[in-house]
Amino acid sequence: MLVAGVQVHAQQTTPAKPQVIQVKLNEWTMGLETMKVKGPVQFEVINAGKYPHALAIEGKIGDKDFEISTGWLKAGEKTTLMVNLPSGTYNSYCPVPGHEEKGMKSALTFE
Ligand SMILES: [Cu+2]
Repeated sequence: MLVAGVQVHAQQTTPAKPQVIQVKLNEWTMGLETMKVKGPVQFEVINAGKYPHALAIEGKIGDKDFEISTGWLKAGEKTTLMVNLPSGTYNSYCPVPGHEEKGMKSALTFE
């Protein structure tokens, strides 16, 4: 189920500004410390490594599995990923085969 990018039509005139978090993917790290975030988040993702990498976030919302990912980025490429997730702990990882096992994963907690 995709919930990223869903606009919440609350009765407020100024939507919360997304928190910008820079992610530098590299061999073999997500460049993303285990962290706690709150509200909408805009990940600015750059592949600072030599191999293709991507940022994926997975977890559960209620009893449903959730997953979102950037496309694979070549060396030096960048992209952004916006998410607005309910409170909970999610996993971030690189979906390129073998990379998660090499250490490209990190926990991400939304408060
Ligand atoms: Cu990777």
